[in-house]
Amino acid sequence: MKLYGTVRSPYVRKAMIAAIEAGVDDEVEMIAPAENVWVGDGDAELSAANPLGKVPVLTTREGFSLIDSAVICEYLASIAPEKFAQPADAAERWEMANFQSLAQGAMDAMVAMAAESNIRPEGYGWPDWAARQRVKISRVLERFETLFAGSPPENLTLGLVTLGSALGYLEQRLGDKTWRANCPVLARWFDEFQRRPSMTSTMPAPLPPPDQDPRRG
Ligand SMILES: N[C@@H](CCC(=O)N[C@@H](CS)C(=O)NCC(=O)O)C(=O)O
Repeated sequence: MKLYGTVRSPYVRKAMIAAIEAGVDDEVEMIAPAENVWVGDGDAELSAANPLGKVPVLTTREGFSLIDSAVICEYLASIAPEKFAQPADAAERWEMANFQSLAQGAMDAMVAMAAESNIRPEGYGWPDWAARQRVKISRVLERFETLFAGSPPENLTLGLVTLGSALGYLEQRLGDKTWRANCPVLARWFDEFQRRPSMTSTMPAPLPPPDQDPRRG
C-alpha cells in the first residue's frame, strides 16, 4: 500500500497511527509530496490520485485510491476489525461516529489556525478567524473532558486515534498546552495514549525555521 503525505500532517499521521494499530504498517510505504502540499496541484502524482490535491491518499492492497483520512482509517480498520472497538448497539456506534467527527473537526480548526499564521502572505492574515478556530477547539476539548469524566474509554476506536493525532498537532505544531488546565482528565488520557508505539513512532520531527521550510502545514 502507498500512503501519500508525511506525518507532519495530522491527517496523514492519523492514517499511519491507524495502520500501525491495525498491524499493517509494514505494508505501507509513505510517499512525501514533491511540492508544498498547501498548493496541492504542485504535485502531479498527488493531484492525479486526489484532484483535491490533499494528503493523505492511500493506494490500497487492491490497488484503488482512497482519499480523506476518515475513509482511509475505515479501510485500514476493516483489515483488522478485531483491533478496534465495534459496539453491537446502534446508538453506541453513532456515538462513536460522532466522537470521531468532533475530533476531526477540532483537527480541521487546528489546521486552519496553522494556516493563518504560516500560510497566508504577510498582510493577509485574519487574527479574528484564528481566534474563532481556537474557541471551537476549546469547546470540543471541553466536550471530551465531560465525556471522559467518568472514565476515558478503554478500547481503541478511530475516534481516539483521531483525537490523539489532533492533540499531538495542537501541542507540537501549534505549541499550545494551555488546554490541559481546563481538561485534566483528557490530558491524563493523552499522556497515556502518547506512550503507544503507534504514537511514538509517528512523532513528527521538529519544524525547521520558516525560511528553510517550503512545506508548511
Ligand atoms: N478532510 C481531509 C483533510 C486533508 C487535508 O486538509 N490535508 C492538508 C494537509 S494537513 C492538505 O493536504 N492541504 C493541501 C491543500 O488544502 O491544498 C482528511 O481528513 O484527509
